Amino acid sequence: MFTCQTETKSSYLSGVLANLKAKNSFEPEFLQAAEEVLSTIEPVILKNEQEYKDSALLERLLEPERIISFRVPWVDDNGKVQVNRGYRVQFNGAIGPYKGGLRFHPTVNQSIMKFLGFEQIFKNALTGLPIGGGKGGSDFDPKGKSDLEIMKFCQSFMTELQKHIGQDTDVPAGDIGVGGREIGYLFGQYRKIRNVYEAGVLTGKGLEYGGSLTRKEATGYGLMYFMREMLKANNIEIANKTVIISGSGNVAIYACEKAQQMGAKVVAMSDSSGCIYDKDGIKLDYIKEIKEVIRGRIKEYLNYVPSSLYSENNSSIPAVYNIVADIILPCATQNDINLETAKLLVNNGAIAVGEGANMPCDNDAVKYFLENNVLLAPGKAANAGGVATSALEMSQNSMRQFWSFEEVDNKLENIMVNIFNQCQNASNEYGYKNNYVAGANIAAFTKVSNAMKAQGII
Ligand code: NDP
Ligand code: 2IT
Repeated sequence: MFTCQTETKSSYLSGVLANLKAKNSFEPEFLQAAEEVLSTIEPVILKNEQEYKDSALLERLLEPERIISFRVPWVDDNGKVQVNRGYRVQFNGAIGPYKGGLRFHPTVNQSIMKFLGFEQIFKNALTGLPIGGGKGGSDFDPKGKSDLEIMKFCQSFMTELQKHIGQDTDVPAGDIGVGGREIGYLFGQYRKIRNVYEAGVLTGKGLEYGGSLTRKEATGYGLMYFMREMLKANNIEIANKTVIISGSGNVAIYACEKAQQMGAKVVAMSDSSGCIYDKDGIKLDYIKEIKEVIRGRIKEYLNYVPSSLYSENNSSIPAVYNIVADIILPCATQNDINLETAKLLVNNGAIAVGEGANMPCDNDAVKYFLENNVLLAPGKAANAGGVATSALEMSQNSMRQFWSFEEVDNKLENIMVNIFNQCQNASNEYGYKNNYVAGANIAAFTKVSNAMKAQGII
């Protein structure tokens, strides 16, 4: 699909893909993520096809080491018993303990958990730190729930999850719907049940009990460090560029903050209901107040800045993408940008897209951007700063140390520069010019597959 060849030359690869589709036909998001990776690593496979085939390396890579699915019962504020479904997908532990976030959102299902866990394997490999790939979550909807309901849900969720995790086994963190508040409740329940102060079992913790400075900012800041490197390699400056951001959660807010620090002008942000447009530039303090403090809707920005405009999402193209900008940062959820939206963005003169979210561009959109010379920073590389800083949090927990904001931020910046260089070098080496999607997949696959080969058939 994104290969330099027009057709698949590896019969092993095409056989694996056909089998994967047949076996996982009810998991469209997982198939999408797997297809994107498989379609770009063919030149690596062709170098040593027989060895990959004989060891069934791809078949093993595509099958999670373990999937745990469990019942999460809890009692709501009206005394009614609610039942949700919880998951943890422990996808690949070849280079370290399983590591990846927890997502609480009503759309969560096994396909979404598997796509996120699969992406996480490669993302974590790119960080250069010793972490394997995993993901978890629940179809629980945190919207409109009281603090007490959130706590009771988190406690019930952890009562089961604690059997399967540990600082050297599997280390969850946040994702959509899981931030500092939820991590606190989850950590408290783990500590109570296990009777151990195992700070490294979760990341994204509060600063008072083992968290790391810069973790909150890390994914958004990291995204902008990656964008700066990618644009610099193509002789483009970020300063004075216009930016639109899809989403207004953790990743979106800190991508906005760093983009503004770099001199860019962010004119729009959104949530699942719609978007606000502020032609003078978003006043981020108001967004933080709305989203981090009162947990409100983005529309409330109008109360703070009456001259701004609000558009409701009411067509197949999310409203935020109607706003003309140079740089597009999808930081909300998967498949936010399809081919129709990609065409609009290209038509509006977009020069670069940075995936703060996981898989926000569908495969047709990715292909269209690449064909139209839009620089595309793939999520598994560009948003790796969050998990990388989680690994730095684990290091501080093991060493019983607490690093300064500057120290963690400098490490994060170096990691992101290094990730960009890996993407660029791999894309050049295999003849994919400016195709950082292929570069990220090849660099990460090479590392993970070498680790798997070394550990035998397991
Ligand atoms: P948050 O829960 O903090 O924010 C999510 C944002 O995305 C909200 O603005 C939310 O709007 C919007 N959103 C969620 N689902 C949808 C949907 N179906 N349609 C439209 N908008 C939606 O999550 P994060 O900021 O942590 O995560 C955002 C993305 O970044 C996700 O793809 C996540 O996997 C990825 N990511 C997160 C990392 C992290 O460290 N947190 C690290 C790397 C990637 P609303 O409130 O209306 O639902
Ligand atoms: O998608 C992701 O990389 C995250 N949600 C962060 C995972 C982590 O372990 O910090």
